[in-house]
Amino acid sequence: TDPKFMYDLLVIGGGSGGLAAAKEAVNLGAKVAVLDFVTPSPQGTTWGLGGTCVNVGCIPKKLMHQAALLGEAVHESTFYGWQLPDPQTIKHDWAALKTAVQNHIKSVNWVTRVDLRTQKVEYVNAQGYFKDQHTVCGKMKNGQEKEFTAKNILIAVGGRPRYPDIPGAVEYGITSDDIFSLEKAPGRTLVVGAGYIGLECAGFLKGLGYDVTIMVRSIVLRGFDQQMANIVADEMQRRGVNFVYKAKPAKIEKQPDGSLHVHWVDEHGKIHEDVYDTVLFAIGRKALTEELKPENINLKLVAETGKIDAVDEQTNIPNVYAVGDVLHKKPELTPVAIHAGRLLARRLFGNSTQQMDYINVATTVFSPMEYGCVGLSEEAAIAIHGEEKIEIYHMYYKPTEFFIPQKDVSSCYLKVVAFRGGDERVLGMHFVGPHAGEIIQGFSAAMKCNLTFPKLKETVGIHPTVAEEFTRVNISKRSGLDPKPQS
Ligand code: FAD
Ligand code: NA7
Repeated sequence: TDPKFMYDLLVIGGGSGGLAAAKEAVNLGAKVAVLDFVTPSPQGTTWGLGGTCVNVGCIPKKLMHQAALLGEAVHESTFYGWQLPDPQTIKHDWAALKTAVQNHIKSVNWVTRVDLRTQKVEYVNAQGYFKDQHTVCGKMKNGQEKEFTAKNILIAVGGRPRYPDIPGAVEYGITSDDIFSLEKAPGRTLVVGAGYIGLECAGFLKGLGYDVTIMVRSIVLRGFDQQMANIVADEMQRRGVNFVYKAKPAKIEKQPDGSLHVHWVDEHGKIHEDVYDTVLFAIGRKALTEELKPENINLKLVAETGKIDAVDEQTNIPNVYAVGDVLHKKPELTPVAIHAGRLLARRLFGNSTQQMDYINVATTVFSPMEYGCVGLSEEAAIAIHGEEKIEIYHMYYKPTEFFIPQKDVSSCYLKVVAFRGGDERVLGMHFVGPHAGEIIQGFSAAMKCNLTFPKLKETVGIHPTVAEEFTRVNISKRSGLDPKPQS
């Protein structure tokens, strides 16, 4: 340890990336402190240590998605002989779910804290900002400030949901920061925004029995393969989610009975009005970089987004690094933040030279019918390599377990994007269907090992699974043959 500084590494932000880096650094012998602080949401929601994923992201989202899937399974089970009292009387208890989810989160907060203590990572509940490039001021809840000096500083502050600039949005709207701990059942809900968070929230709310409308400004799931995105949206529509396209909210007013009166504008500029119990904004997230007082160290931010355009996780200040959601144009995913944080710690304290590979990171949209993907979308592959060089293989399939309850198979579709010539390297894999996340994970490992289309075809499937459908795909879009199953 450099005697000039209190720590070898000071981490600002105790979320996925920050904690992973801190623990790895300590394991490599560094002296480390983590500052973590949660500013309450405009609705007053706050939470404990661990960051977005644990408290208001992946974990509560997956649990509520699971609650919705179970509801679906309960109804299907009657087709398999389960005798239910009267399927019509089956109701969901929001408060029970909310409590179960929050209890799990609290237990994770506790384990995280104990883990840091045993690993000798110093944790301080304070909001950090830069004083100079080796000094961070930590502002505690009681307003007191404490200075921390460190040789290296890691910014891992993540982001928070944005609100639109319309009357009533901040006062009456909620975001993903509030939904998972909402005291009262959400009721009739308007979800504004059709990114993955909007679709996932709308999906589980519909699955739990609420009336849900999604207001889409332009397209669904910008950045994802658009054919797959539309399959996901169409499936949600079939399940009863209302989609309003090319529309934006203009004003929200609270009515005497507590309901929310929403004025919204369609693509022709016409104003419409509707009443909801809950309005949830999922219009993107804002990096928490301004609060760091970046001007004090001349830390460069990307003007439009406030994010950090780091090179190999290093900012323009040589001893100041960044990982996770604050990074410009990097996937905003927990495992990405964790991996980058760990590798950075190894480079700083473990003589490693290994860099984070942000390419071909798999991801899944946990919509009612999940969408998992890895690598290039069809449109990105064509834009990069040209239509002539790309072959798109696709097929619809029928999961075995869908037959008995006669579930709709119209969204069970998959696609492989590959080079047309040479070794026919696989560039992208896309899957809509049950357990898409579980299925895509293994294929992403195969792609990491340079999977080619012939190798995929040589792979023997596991029958009867939905994952095996990837080994059966044979029809190219170019051939014009019908990708629907023939049986
Ligand atoms: P965070 O986990 O956000 O941690 C940052 C921490 O720093 C927070 O605790 C914050 O309060 C704190 N902080 C901020 N500023 C300061 C400061 N100045 N001083 C001290 N502390 C500060 N990813 C997936 O991989 N899979 C999913 O299924 C998934 N689902 C998601 C669902 C939702 C609803 C949301 C919102 C996100 C989801 N994500 C998912 C994304 C994932 O949560 C993030 O990519 C991940 O948490 C980013 O980690 P991070 O370390 O960059 O930041
Ligand atoms: P995303 O993926 O950025 O999606 C935001 C969605 O909200 C998207 O459909 C936007 O439409 C829409 N949007 C954005 N601004 C507005 C306003 N002002 N009014 C109405 N609709 C709007 O955000 P998420 O919250 O789903 O995800 C957060 C991050 O996690 C995201 O950045 C991912 O990378 C990971 P658009 O397509 O821009 O017309």
